[in-house]
Amino acid sequence: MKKYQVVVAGKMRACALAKINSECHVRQWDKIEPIPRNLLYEWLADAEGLVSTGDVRVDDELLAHAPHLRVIAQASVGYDNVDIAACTRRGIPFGNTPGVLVEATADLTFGLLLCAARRIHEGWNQVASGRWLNNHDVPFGIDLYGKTLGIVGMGRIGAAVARRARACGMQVIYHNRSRRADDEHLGAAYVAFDDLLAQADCIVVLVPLSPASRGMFGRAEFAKMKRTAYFINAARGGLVDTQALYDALKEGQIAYAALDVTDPEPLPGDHPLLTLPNVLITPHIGSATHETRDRMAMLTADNLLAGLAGRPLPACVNPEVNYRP
Ligand code: 8YV
Repeated sequence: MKKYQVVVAGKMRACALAKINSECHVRQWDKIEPIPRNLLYEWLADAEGLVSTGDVRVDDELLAHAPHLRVIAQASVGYDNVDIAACTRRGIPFGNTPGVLVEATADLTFGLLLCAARRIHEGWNQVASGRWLNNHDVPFGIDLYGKTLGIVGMGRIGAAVARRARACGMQVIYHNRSRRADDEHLGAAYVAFDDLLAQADCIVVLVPLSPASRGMFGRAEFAKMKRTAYFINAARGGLVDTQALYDALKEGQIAYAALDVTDPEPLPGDHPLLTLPNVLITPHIGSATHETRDRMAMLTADNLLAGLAGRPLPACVNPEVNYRP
């Protein structure tokens, strides 16, 4: 018997939707554009569970329109679109999907670095457009072997990127709010933020977006980097001042940027960043493998169904409200 009223505010993998459908009456918005706010409010009036997405702002106003809500689950590890304190005040647990996307996101992050360093995409463009004339007039990149990788934000994904970098013969330094006890095991040396900016040949950003971290890479930070630096952002576009990044790339303050995330996102087709020759951008595909997105969706379904049944969520961001017998 279907017991619960649930709103799914965006597309969802079929396996997880089937699981939710078997226990819940589901209203789903499965169009490309984000669900209109007024429709979402209308649907939330009797909803007990919400599957949110990164483009839905979950704030006090939304929660005020959802008087029966008992759980929110989202298929992402990041939750910068969510006011967690507002959820906690209302006793609503918020579930995310840490852990299950680590290797896929690390692959993409390191793949961006490798692709930028070796100009793989430029080489393909040359071949595909019939401009492969000889083996000299081809895109030239840099060796990763022997270079220093600076990881800003050494969480689970950062550690997985460090492993890949070490396997390629890179030195790894990192900066975090605090030093990791296992950093020797990771083969990564803890350094101050400014030292990382100055020493790294390649910088990978894997920091969660929060009011404190928004814009942490601006003019001053790019000015501290090597002019040969490669800058990789696979976390959130809002960590970077986009205009400052554009200027740094244009003026040769840094050498190259490879981004899986941008601000704004999606990036409009006429955005100035797209006119630069030293930038590579992918459309936020860090977790976009079939296996990983299925695992994320199933964990989201598990979080949702646990919350609806009054059980602890397997992955909860606000554990203080995670168990309400
Ligand atoms: C995607 C991510 O945003 O988990 C995150 O925080 O950034 C990515 O996995 C998301 O899963 C898109 O649905």
